[in-house]
Parts: sequence; C-alpha cells; structure tokens
Amino acid sequence: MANHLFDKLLSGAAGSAAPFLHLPDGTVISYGEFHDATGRFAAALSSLGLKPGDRLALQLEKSPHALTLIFACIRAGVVFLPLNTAYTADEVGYFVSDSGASVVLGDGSKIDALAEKIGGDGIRFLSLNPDGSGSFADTVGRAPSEFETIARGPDDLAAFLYTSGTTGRSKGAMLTQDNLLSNALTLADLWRFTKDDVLLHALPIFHTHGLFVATNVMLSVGGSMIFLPKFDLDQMIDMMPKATSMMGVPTFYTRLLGDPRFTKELTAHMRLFVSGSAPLLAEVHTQFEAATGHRILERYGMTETNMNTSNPYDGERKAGTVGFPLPDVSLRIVNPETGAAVPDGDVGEIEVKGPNVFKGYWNMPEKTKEEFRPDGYFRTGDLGQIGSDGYVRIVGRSKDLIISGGYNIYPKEIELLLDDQPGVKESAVVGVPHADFGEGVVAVLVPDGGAGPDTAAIEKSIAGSLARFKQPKAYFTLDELPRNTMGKVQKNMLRDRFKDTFA
Ligand code: MCA
Ligand code: AMP
Repeated sequence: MANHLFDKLLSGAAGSAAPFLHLPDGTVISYGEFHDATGRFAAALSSLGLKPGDRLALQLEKSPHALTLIFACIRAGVVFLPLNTAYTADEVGYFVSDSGASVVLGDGSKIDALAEKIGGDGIRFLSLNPDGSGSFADTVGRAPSEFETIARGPDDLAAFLYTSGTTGRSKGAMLTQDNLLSNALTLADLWRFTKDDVLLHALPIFHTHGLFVATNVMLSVGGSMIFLPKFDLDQMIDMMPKATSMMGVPTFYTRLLGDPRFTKELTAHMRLFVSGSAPLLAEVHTQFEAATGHRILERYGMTETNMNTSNPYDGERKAGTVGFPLPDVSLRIVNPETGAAVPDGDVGEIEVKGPNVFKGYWNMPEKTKEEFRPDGYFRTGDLGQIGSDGYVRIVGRSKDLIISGGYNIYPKEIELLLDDQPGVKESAVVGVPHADFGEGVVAVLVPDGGAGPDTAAIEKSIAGSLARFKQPKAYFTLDELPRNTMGKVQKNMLRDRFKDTFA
C-alpha cells in the first residue's frame, strides 16, 4: 500500500546491497538490511497494539537501531517523538503526557527510572540499547518477520518535535509526511547529493538537522552515511578522508578549525560542508576558507518549518547570510506588529509559507492560530532583511531564545525554576557569547532581602528538572533587574554587562 514518505525513501531499498550506514567499527549496514529491519520493528510496534496515528516517544542514544525504530514508525504510520537524551525524567514526563504517547522507548540504563517517574495507566515502557538488546528486542523476536507497510498520505502526521516556547511550556510541532519529504527532495536537488555521496554524520538524530535534513536527504538519493554516535574530534578527523560531505552546527566548525590536523590536504577531496541551526560567524566562514579552501554553505531552518533558505551551491556562498528562499518556499519580511511588508532592505520578522511548514502545535489551536497569518504564512520569530543582492540575513530574534551549540534554550523555562528557589526574588536568564557553544547561559538573580541565594544549592535543586545543557553556566546577583518604563526587563543591558563571562 502507498506510504508517501516511506515509499520514496526506502521502498526501493528491499534487497539492495548498496551501503547505507558505515559504523565506526567497520560494520556496513546495507539498504536492504535496513529496509528489512524496519519491517521487523514495524511488526513489533503493531504487536504492541500501536495503530496509525498513535504516538510513540523515544529517548535513545544514537545507533542504527534507534534509526530503524524511527523508520519503522513511519512505515507503521505511528507518530514518533524523538527526545533529546539529555532531558531529565521530569522533562520526558511532560512530553509523554502532553502527546498522549502510549509507548516509551528508552535506553536500558534509564527506562526503569522513566517508568517510575512517569507511570501512567496503560503506558508501555520498553528498552532498546545501542547494541540492539533490550525488552523491545524481545518484542521484535516474538513478532512476525514480515510487515505490510501501512498506507499513509502526504498530509498524515509523521512526527511531533517538541520545541520550547517563550511561555516556558513546550509545544509539539506536528510534522506531516510531506513536510519532511518535500524538504528532503528540495535540498538533495539543491545541494547536488547523489548515491555516490558519503555524509559524515555526527549530529544527534532527535532534531531536524541530524534526522530530517541529513538522514532524509541521504535516503532520498540512495547515498550513505558514516554514522558516528556523537561529535568526537578525533573520530571526525579519522573519518573525514572517507566522506564526501558533512553537515554540522557552527560548534562543529569552530572545533575542527581549532585542530591542527584539520588541513587543506585532509579536506581536499570533500564536496560540501553545510552549516545551520545557529548563526555561523562570518569570521568562522572566512577562517574555514583560509584553512581548507572550501566555502561553508549556510542554510536556515526551524523545527516547525524544516529548511527555509540556503546559500547557493554554484553561486556565491556569502558569509553572514543564509542565502535565498528554497525554490518551493515563499519568504517575506514584515512588521511584526502589523504584519505589513517592510520596505525593501528593512529589517522585520521573517515569515514563510510552503510545503515544508508544519500543521500546527498539538492540542494548541489558539497558539497555532497566533503563529500563522490569515494568508497561511508562519511567523518565525526571527528578525531578518533581504539585501539588494537578494540574500537573506538573520539579524536577531524577536523571541527570547538562546541557541547554545545548536540546542535551543528558552530563558523562561529556567527563570520559572529559579524564581522558586529560596533566597531568590526574581531572575533573568540571558545568552552571552561563548567561544565553543556560540552562546552560553547566564543567570542573574535578585536576592529576596534575606540571606540571599545559595547558587550551589540552586544548581543542585534544578539539576533534576532541567537538562544539563540548559543549566546556567554562570550565576550573578544584582540588587535589581534593569527595566524599561513599561516594566519589561531589558535583557540587552544584561547581555552587554555580562558579555565577557566566557571570554
Ligand atoms: C553539551 N553541553 C552543552 C551543549 N552540549 N552545553 C551547552 N550547549 C550545548 N549544546 C555540555 C554538557 O552538558 C556537559 O556539561 C559538557 O557540555 C560536555 O558534554 P558533552 O556531551 O561531552 O558535549 P559535546 O559532545 O561536546 O556536545 C557538544 C555538541 C552537541 C557536539 C555541540 O551539543 C551537539 O551535537 N549539538 C548539536 C545540536 C543539534 O543537532 N542541533 C540541531 C537542532 P558538563 O561538563 O558541565 O556536565 S535542529 C535546528 O536547530 C533547526 C531545525 C536547524 O536549523 O537545524
Ligand atoms: P529550532 O527551533 O531548534 O528548530 O531552532 C530554529 C532557530 O534556529 C531559528 O528560528 C533560528 O533562530 C535559528 N537558526 C537556524 N539556522 C540558523 C542560521 N543559519 N543562522 C541563524 N539562526 C539560525
């Protein structure tokens, strides 16, 4: 039966000996093997009672098995929620209850703690380890070895990706099969990927960049990936000679540039380096070209929209810009208050429309309505301008968001926790320049007049609720927060005051 996304990415893979995944230990998983494994996993999902449209949450270390599970969900029509492995049980609990997931898959070392914390009537907790073992493997063993792919159309839901919000409450962005497929096909074409490409893949597979951009693009052309568990500088340098291309967040590029082994010779054979998820400093772009002779191709996207713009493959890849709208994406710059187009070249909010744009936030019709204009454009919350050269530049964000090492961190979520701590009257969280992560999280606390905040105790107290990467890397106290006449905290003043914290 027709399954819009699976058919295009994998149905032709049955029986194919072409390589799909190259693992660090030298193992190669072929397209045919991967295809068959998705069938066995899909049969196991169905044996658990999961039906099309049901939700499954997974918080798994990166492995071929975790990737198989995701494509098994697509094949079985099950909506999957990939969750950052750094999330605490508290955070995972929220995603599971909000999405109504009936099955949760976690690593063997964590699944019992998740089950204990989350509980919930009828929710099944199963383990799947990076080596393929775990209680889910037992379910697979008992299920039929063949699976008839479930029919799914372009508008059927494929995934929920949770993205935090300025209110501090995470929202499940509902992505359809065609949101994912249309974007993968557009990018593969634009960036000239073919079956001969080998992508060096060190990104996590719980976010758009590593999963939908990198993996779906490669699957759509029948190419292969050197599939590393995470970014490790030595492994990147070792594997680079076997790759033709790489996708990464800016932190990947600054770390590579800082290594004397990363030279023109090491990269001479490479076809393409793509960067995104956070701003790439123009100086990093320039240094990269000086060190390697390659110009990084920067593109811009968002969880809700997949990719929106890209620098050209053939034309000039301009540092400090994110290039042009993709061929099937309409992009405009508007006054955020009125929604009216701004004069050419002026700064405004970036709005986008196209087959890449999600269907809305799960169970949040009001929030969804606020984020879309009546004519269907989505409000990104990013501030940008289009130069006379037609290139889009991102100049800031109207949303209060920190991007650290490519991960989004919403200050509100942290402030809500800090405000509740003993000795704290109020707090403000800002991102300031960080050489490795781009931005680093700083917390500013206002004492409540008593003994004042004990930051060591606060760090301990929030550790159970917040993923480590979101926790402030520095704390300061101030008698009061700078506010404007409307009473709004002036975060730009805090960013300026603490800008040298990580210098
Ligand atoms: C790790 N740590 C971090 C981060 N990562 N702190 C702040 N920001 C981070 N991103 C902290 C850990 O908590 C730990 O703290 C210490 O750094 C070392 O942890 P480790 O796991 O060893 O770090 P790492 O392996 O060096 O990871 C850094 C990384 C990783 C490679 C940059 O964060 C990463 O892979 N980022 C990619 C994120 C990504 O894929 N984003 C795409 C989102 P301590 O030592 O104190 O315990 S998709 C998206 O944004 C849109 C759609 C788009 O356009 O792509
Ligand atoms: P996320 O919600 O994790 O998908 O993060 C999306 C946000 O990352 C966007 O709204 C932008 O603010 C930012 N972003 C992604 N790519 C770029 C880029 N190339 N330059 C600047 N910001 C980017």
